[in-house]
Amino acid sequence: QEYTALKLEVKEWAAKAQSKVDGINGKVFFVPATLRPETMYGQTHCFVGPAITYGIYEVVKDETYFFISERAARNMAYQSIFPAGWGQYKKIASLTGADVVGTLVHAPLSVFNERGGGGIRILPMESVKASKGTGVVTSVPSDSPDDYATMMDLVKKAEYYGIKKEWAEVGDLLPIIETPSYGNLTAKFLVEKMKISSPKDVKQLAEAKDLAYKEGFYQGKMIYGEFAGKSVEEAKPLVRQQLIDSGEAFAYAEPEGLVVSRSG
Ligand code: ZZB
Repeated sequence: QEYTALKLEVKEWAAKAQSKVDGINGKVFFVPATLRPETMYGQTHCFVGPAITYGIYEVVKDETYFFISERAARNMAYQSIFPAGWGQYKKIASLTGADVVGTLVHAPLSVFNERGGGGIRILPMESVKASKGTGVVTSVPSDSPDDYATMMDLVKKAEYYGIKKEWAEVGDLLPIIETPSYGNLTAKFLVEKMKISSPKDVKQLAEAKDLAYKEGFYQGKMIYGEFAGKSVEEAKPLVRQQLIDSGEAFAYAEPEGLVVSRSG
């Protein structure tokens, strides 16, 4: 699986995380892995698994650090992503997802940074898998049914999740991609049409995701951003390359076999 790993710079740590990051000089980035770089304009949140243990790993001392799962750090160490030697990586802090909920990060290309006072919030998502990607997931509720269902649940049960309601509530979603069957907010359309009422409706969400991927890729047309007017198929590699060229993203490959053997 070839992902685009995106760099979301921390602007303000959540109170619970502060004591654990006190000694760090330089920039820390949350690094979600995505298959949909062309949707990055619509990132509203970034999700972590509250019970997952993450690390902050050194990329360049006193300059750059990544917040990712241990498993992702190990994989990255074999892809020349850390300048240290082959297979080498250095963890400088250990935190749970719950520790970082509420942290404000700047998401490349997202229009929601402005609405959120310079960034988007890190929020909890129960279905984040530690065994996939980086364990960090960027949320695009306009185009990802899982993200839409999770966001609605976070708004509805903010107190239960221990978050501020206004962190989850972001106002009108941004239409990015138009498709003939599902309009310009594919995820919202599918979640409502399939009567998905909770992030726990996993079977229906898997089906909705499948439909959203296929329709978006084969029929989708960009209606926002620099590549508006182009098909999703054309725009996807262009947005990806733009993010890589600007230093806001990098390629991250996941060895398929390892994903299967380490999950569960
Ligand atoms: C932004 C995005 C926008 C995504 C979208 C999807 C969609 P897949 O589809 O199962 O092969 N993801 C990444 N890592 C994890 C994880 N550890 N746990 C749970 N979810 C994860 O996996 C790739 C997608 O699953 C990624 O692409 C990420 O969400 C999520 F509009 O990033 B995506 C129709 C989907 N649309």
